[in-house]
Amino acid sequence: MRHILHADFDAFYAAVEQRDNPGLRGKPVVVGGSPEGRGVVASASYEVRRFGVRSAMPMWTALQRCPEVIRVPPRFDRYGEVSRRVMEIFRAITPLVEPLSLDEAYLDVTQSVTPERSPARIAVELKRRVRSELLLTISVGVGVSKSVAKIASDMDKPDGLTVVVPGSEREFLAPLPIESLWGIGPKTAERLHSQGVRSIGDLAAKPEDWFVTRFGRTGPSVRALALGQDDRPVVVERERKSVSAETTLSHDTDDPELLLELVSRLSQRVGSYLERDDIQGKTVKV
Ligand code: DCP
Ligand code: MG
Ligand code: MG
Repeated sequence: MRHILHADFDAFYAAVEQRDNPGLRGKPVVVGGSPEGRGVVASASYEVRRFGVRSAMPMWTALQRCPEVIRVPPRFDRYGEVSRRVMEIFRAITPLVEPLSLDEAYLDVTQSVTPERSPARIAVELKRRVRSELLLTISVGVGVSKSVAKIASDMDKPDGLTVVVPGSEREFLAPLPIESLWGIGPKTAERLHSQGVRSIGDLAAKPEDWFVTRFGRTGPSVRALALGQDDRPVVVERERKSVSAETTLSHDTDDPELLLELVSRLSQRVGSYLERDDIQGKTVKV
């Protein structure tokens, strides 16, 4: 049996800005581009979430929902630096750390567990270290699998700690909405809702062949996740699968000349990344 922690910063970009600028603490802060430039909210402080402001929302919608919102432009270098430091703290607990993004990672702590040091104890230590060394809060989920640990870390945000006791996975998952499961996006969720399947428990109650009919090849793995079964290991080094570049225009356009120019500029950027790392690709997507 494995013991896995999933740790994720609370309101990452916004929290870093609030930490670095005490004037922003306790205030409705969003990090993102300007409303005039069609910016979107990258991160919303918990104070502004009460107004219904969320990540990926257009900045002007955020302004409408909370006129007193304070917008801060992103400082990606700063977030990268904080991310490197938190990963170091994670690696001081266990070498088995798999970062998922700048602000979150899986930790396999199986080897660190002793009768005196339970996985929950390790999670408490981890939260304490991040708080004292970085002055930031993380939420942590503890479970025997990646999928359960990740869902658990989201249950009690901010500054949360949710422990799923081994053997209680099905019980833990049953009341949760199907959208919490990896691989169930908004479209699939809507389709399943119309068939009366809303909770993971509803899903888990379906027979094996139902999954194959609904999901095809991925049916068995969706079923396994719904039943709380997931034996994917924590992978320290992941092979990079793609290289990309992107941009956002200030106005919608279908001008072929402009688009061609853009594709050319972005592909040059991708080309320079490939050259820098001396790697090649075999599939190109626009
Ligand atoms: N991010 C982004 N655009 C999104 C989602 C996220 O730029 N649509 C960036 C900003 C976030 C960071 O990634 O701060 C981490 O993403 P999370 O989903 O973990 O969101 P937060 O950490 O902001 O909030 P939460 O407390 O819900 O984890
Ligand atoms: Mg986060
Ligand atoms: Mg995250």
